[in-house]
Amino acid sequence: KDEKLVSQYIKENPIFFAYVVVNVFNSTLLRFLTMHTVENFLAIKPIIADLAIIIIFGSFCFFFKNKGKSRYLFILTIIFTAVCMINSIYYTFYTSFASISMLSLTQFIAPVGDAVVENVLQLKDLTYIVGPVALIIVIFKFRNKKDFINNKDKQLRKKKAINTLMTGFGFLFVFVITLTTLDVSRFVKQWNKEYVVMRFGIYIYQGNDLISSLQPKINSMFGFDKAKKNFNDYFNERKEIEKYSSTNEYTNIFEGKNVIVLHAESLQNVAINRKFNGEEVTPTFNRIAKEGIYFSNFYSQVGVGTSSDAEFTYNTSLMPSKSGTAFVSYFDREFISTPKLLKEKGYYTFSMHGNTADFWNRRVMHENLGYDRFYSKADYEVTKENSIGLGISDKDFFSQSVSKIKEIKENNQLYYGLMISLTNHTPFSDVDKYGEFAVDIKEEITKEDGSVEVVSHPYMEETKLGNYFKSVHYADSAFGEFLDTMDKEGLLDNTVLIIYGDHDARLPKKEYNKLYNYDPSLDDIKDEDAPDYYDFDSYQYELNRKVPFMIWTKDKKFNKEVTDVMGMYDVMPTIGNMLGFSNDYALGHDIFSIKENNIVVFPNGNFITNKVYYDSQKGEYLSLNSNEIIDENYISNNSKYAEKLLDVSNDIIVFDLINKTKDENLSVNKN
Ligand code: GP9
Ligand code: MN
Repeated sequence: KDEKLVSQYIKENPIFFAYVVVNVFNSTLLRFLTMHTVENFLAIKPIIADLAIIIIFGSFCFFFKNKGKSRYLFILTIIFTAVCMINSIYYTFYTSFASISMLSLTQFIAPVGDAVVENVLQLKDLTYIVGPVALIIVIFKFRNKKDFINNKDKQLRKKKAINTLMTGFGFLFVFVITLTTLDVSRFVKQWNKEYVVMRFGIYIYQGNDLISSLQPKINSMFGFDKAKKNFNDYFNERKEIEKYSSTNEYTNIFEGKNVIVLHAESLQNVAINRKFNGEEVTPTFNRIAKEGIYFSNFYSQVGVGTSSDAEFTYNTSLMPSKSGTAFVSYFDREFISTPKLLKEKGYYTFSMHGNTADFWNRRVMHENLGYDRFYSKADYEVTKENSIGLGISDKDFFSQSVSKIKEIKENNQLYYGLMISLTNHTPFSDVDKYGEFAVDIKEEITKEDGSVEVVSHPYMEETKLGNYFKSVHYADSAFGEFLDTMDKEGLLDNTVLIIYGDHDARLPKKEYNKLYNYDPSLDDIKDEDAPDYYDFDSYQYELNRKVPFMIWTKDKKFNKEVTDVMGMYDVMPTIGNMLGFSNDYALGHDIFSIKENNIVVFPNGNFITNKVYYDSQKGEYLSLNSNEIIDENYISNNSKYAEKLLDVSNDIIVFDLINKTKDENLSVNKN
């Protein structure tokens, strides 16, 4: 019966039906011609999503009569087809989907513009035109048919419009209830464009892109003057109040040295100097920490932008943006960054990462931040065999990178390179590929007859945190191998090594409870009343999110540990002092000047000093030195400081204040 209804509907509404078919076809064709994965070929969700959008938009055609209706559907089809075609061309060029926000980057249009004429416009990109052509044919064929006569009845048309609209919403409902939390989170974050298109279809992708491209524009439309004033006041006041010495024993110690930076994915301090059955989880990092300068009380300050936020703060000494992410939403703003300042000192700057260049919009942002060259997935040989988790394994990434660095060395006097690792990424489930590393507790039991038996208590085996340690152990050995090859090639001479964990492993609290409160004899967590029970509360969880930061050279052994609290935004001022550059608009401090007075602000308004961890949501704090009495003013002054810092940081990003105040500040400096 349903079938009959459908076929009758088609007979009565051939033009509308053709409109739906043509546009679903085009968007499906786009997906098939771009992403060649089985998952994509079998995907039903994007088709339902496309149907919903096409029907909802199309339903308004019934408010028009005859020609108007056909015209409306045809215009929609032209728009939808244009979306498909532009994305098809864009994909050929960038292996990614187009974003309206990119239009503000003229550099984007230029190469595409030239290339379109030469070789980018391929035959496959023209196939979409078949859609509108087919629609025109249908319109002409049925222009005098029953379909049109019926539509003279206004009431009937209204009813049709509403029914069609409801059908569209029906599809939308079916689509929405099949969404997973991962789908939603990727939809919101947006940079993983392929994923979004594969789940949501091209039309929803582009609509979402349109709305979120407008967001930064809207944010920066109001309040510029106030933001500019706050910005100037803030830095003037800071200069007056903060009288930390601009030089110290580390000033310029690394001038003229090459720099290699490791952005260590999800490397959390909890793994450093930890042993299982006498085996170190991270022998390489432990050695580097011991010989170099190890900042053992260091925090990442990321928001929703995780890896990209870590990179952003590391490079600019600014905090992540309050809405969206700096890398995805504010890639067209100007920032003062470490690579840019080193370029002024004659450095060649590069970055390396084995994942696709568009991940976190790095292709665009690395150029903005001043990296001369970004080596990404396309520059590496990536196969199924050499991949773990998200992509190319760290071991393969590093070993393929060495020859590239060698070449860079041959062509450049001085260089600065950032290497972003990948394997140690959540969910740490590719355990088979990490290599052997036991995270149990082995116990030797001497029996009555004198023989010794080894008993294993599972401890962290088969837990998320246990798998994490195995993964970190792999990452450590990959980096260890890298250092060995680099050394053999002479690439560690006259070179400074900087290592930071980009953020914590993002594992739930109960995992740590097992780590700290495991009783092998029970093979369970200790009783809360047990005398040595460690109350791993939400404060401990936050403190435990520390990541390692270390600086090392082959030539000079520092053997130094810095225990003053430090954040990612302090890196730029600290290494700047060592390498001989400075950024007047850094929000962090050189840790060797500010020392015990430092404060680390988190994007949610929490902060930590050597004395307290403050929770801004609860308005409560934990005193870090048990007997110390904290003055209430200390808390309120510091939380005001934190709020102001977050505001100024966000204003710099949203209102592009570095760029917009450049000329004025130059003239002020001259006076
Ligand atoms: C991917 C990587 C991970 O390229 O840098 O990003 P994350 O998920 O950690 O933000
Ligand atoms: Mn990361």
